[in-house]
Amino acid sequence: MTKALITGISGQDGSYLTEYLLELGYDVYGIVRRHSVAENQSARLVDTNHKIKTFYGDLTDELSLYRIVEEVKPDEVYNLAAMSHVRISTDMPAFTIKTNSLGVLNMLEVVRTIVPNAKFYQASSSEMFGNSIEPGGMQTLTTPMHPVSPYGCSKVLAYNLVRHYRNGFKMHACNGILFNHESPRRGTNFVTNKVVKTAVQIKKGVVDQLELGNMDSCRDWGHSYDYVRGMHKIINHEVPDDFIIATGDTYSVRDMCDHVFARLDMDYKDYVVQNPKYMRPEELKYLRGDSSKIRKTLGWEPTYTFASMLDEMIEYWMERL
Ligand code: F7E
Repeated sequence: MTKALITGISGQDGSYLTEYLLELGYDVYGIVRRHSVAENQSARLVDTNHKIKTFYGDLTDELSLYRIVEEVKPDEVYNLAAMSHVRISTDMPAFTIKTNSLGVLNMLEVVRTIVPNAKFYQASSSEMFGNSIEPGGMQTLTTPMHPVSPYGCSKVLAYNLVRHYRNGFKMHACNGILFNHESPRRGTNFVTNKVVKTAVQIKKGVVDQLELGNMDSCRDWGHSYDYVRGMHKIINHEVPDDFIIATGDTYSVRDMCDHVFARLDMDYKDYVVQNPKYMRPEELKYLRGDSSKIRKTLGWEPTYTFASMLDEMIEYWMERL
């Protein structure tokens, strides 16, 4: 059986990827960080925990990575662990860079030393582009990377390390440059799940307003379920390479609020207030990804639309709250 090792297995993407790889018959191993509330470590893995093996470890702790990779000897490594919140990366810039850049270097070195023929997937991000936009209004694989956050900077370094290990050491190392991707499992401090959860709380009379930052920024939002399938296609392409995964559609935070509140028979203008606390020192204003390469080369297509993804999230919170 093919053995996959997933860093960040307890996150949104890690949990969807685990389910998908188990369906495909993989042996799945994962690295989790110790959490003071033990239940939070595996909250997204309740249905799969008995079918996988997890280890305590951290990308910044090379010894833990050596021990785990030595024991598992994985065929495929999916590096999904990161400090993934862009605004919080401005509060913790050094931690962000240690984890998201040096952590990737640690993982690449450990894989190169112990299982040099293993395939390596790196969770790269559209945040690497910053405010670069091509004349056609999209970001492509050749769009210059001018990141506007410690998070974006950290991901650019990791992206380049992966390319260097591929070219210099002939490793099967690839980057998936993923645009925003959401689901009911998304952390509620990211804007989609924050808006949906709070709108449902307003509908149910639990709270009376929603505080947001910049409502005019635009994002290309897809669904994590679709994007982890793209990760598996990328890592298993015969030639290690870099791909963008995106829907090609863009909406503003305001459009998203409009959709979510309207579905709940409310007008977002009656409930949303701006709080400077949620503003960023430098905002990334507009993302719309060109994913033509993965569609043509690997036959990837999304199954969710912006509306069906948000509707699933609304249904989840309506049932849960
Ligand atoms: O913000 C605006 C905010 O935090 C989206 C991560 O997965 O995708 C994600 O990064 C937009 C931004 O995601 C609030 O200013 C307004 O313009 O949901 P987000 P993100 O920063 O785009 C990329 C691809 C990644 O790689 C990252 O890991 O929404 N916004 N008001 C707000 N955002 C938040 N979080 N909270 C607000 O109250």
